[in-house]
Amino acid sequence: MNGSVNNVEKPNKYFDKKDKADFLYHFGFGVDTLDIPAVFGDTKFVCTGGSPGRFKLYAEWFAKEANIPCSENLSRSDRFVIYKTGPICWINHGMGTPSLSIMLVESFKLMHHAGVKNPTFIRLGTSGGIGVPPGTVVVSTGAMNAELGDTYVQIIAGKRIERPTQLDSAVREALVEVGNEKNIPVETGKTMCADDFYEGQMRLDGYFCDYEEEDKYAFLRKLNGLGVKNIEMESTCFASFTCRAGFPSAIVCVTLLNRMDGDQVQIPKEKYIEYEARPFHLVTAYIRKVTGI
Ligand code: R2B
Ligand code: URA
Repeated sequence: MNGSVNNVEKPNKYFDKKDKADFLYHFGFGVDTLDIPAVFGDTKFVCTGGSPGRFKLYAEWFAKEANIPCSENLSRSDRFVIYKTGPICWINHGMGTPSLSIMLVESFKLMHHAGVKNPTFIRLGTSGGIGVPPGTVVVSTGAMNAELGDTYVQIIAGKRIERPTQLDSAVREALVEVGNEKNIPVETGKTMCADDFYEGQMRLDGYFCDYEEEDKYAFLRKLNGLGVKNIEMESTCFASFTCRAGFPSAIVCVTLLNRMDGDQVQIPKEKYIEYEARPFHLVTAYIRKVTGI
């Protein structure tokens, strides 16, 4: 079910020709080299986020908590890792929309080849907060691009294409409810997707900086006024691709710092580990609630 999505597109007519054995290049396997329906056919959730190490850990934690086996890394390339724990796939997506877009397209093809009908995609990530304390888990209500529009901008054949960015309201509300039940500090709000970590997020600690400190604060205040609670680097692409495919999706990012207080991500290791685990605890509690695992 995906109540809030209304512009679903069919899969590409060219890739699924009977005579073509599709190869998922960045996953390192294809329909000819792996029995995709046998391995992925029962998938219900695809959990994704930037770091390969974190996603291996999340998969292992989930397997341990739910007392089910964790697969080996199913990826046959060194670009992405793929773990499976029962009906949940854990796939990292790297940093930024170009890397994420590759991972999503190959994941959608993977689900298609596996015969999976309506998987839910959830991004579990990190972000910089705006006006919220570090450690807050932001469940996004929408994704805003670097020009502050609610779209994902793609350049195709030399043309600028803007597509809507939509996330599933039912999944979001259920996640917030679980967060409240579990006493996880959860907020909802818009997420700004920047195209880089430094200038694109108006940091003062990059190598380059041709704006002033007051410009940074004016920008952050402007974002705050538009309802933005956090900044990361993948939300527009994630929200656009999942809604084009018709898959329910949610974005759950912990804030590592309050950008109103600084730019450097420099928090004690134990705090970092605690914060990074929060999206995992929230999302897995939700998944276990809806699947009964
Ligand atoms: C959040 O953290 C990463 C940058 O440090 C990026 O992938 C993102 O969206
Ligand atoms: N990830 C980002 O993209 N920005 C931050 O400030 C922290 C994490």
